[in-house]
Amino acid sequence: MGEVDKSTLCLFDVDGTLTAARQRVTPDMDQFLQKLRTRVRVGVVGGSDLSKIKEQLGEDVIKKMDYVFAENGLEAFKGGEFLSVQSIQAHMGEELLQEFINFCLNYMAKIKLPKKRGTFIEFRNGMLNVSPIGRSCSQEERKEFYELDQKEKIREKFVSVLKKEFKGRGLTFSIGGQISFDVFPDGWDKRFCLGIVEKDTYSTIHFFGDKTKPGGNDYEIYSDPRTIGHEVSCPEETQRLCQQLFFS
Ligand code: M1P
Repeated sequence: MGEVDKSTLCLFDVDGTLTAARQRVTPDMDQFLQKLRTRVRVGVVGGSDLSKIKEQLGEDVIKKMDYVFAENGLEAFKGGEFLSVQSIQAHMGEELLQEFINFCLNYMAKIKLPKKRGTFIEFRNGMLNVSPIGRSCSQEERKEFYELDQKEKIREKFVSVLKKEFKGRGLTFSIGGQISFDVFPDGWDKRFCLGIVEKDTYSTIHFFGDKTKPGGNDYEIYSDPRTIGHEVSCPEETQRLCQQLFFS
């Protein structure tokens, strides 16, 4: 078995790249990631918050990866230890935050959907997650919304209204998953984690993600000159690609 290349880091998006959307990692992928750690350093960078990343990759994910970047790296862990956390309210200020939340609630109150559930805005450390159907919907309802959204572009339309309304106010919008979109200060996309790993002077950083097109939440880090970006369409492809790159 070869030695660990400590100058190479592989960063992985979670949903659609290591797992199916919002699902648990398969035992096979879980094992593969540990095997990969015998070759290179491995980190995950998810748009979701830490509790969701733990649900998907396991309670012990922080201990099992070299880096865990939740909320794009706004909450960061390295070598099993807590590193740093950002606060969106401190950054945005209460005035803008409330103006934004009120606008979203008002907009959502006016749209009619086949189903609406609860938790329309989830307040996270470094971002707001806005969901027209509500985050407490069931898996079935999630699927139904996603299919409708693909046809009717509910999230795209919502985001374009917000972009106009809050132009020049320092906010970025990103459609990453199936039922919601993320909102965060400019620059707090997945590239945020690159600023953290910069201190560890890697010579090569690979990034693997599925939402790599403009508007997707992997786009910025995928196209950043500091990374070698890889677009994948499912976890199986991620595994195949890593097998080729690091084990042949
Ligand atoms: O990781 C991608 C996205 O996953 C979830 O999206 P959804 O619930 O809409 O499928 C959210 O956690 C979102 O913040 C995240 O970007």
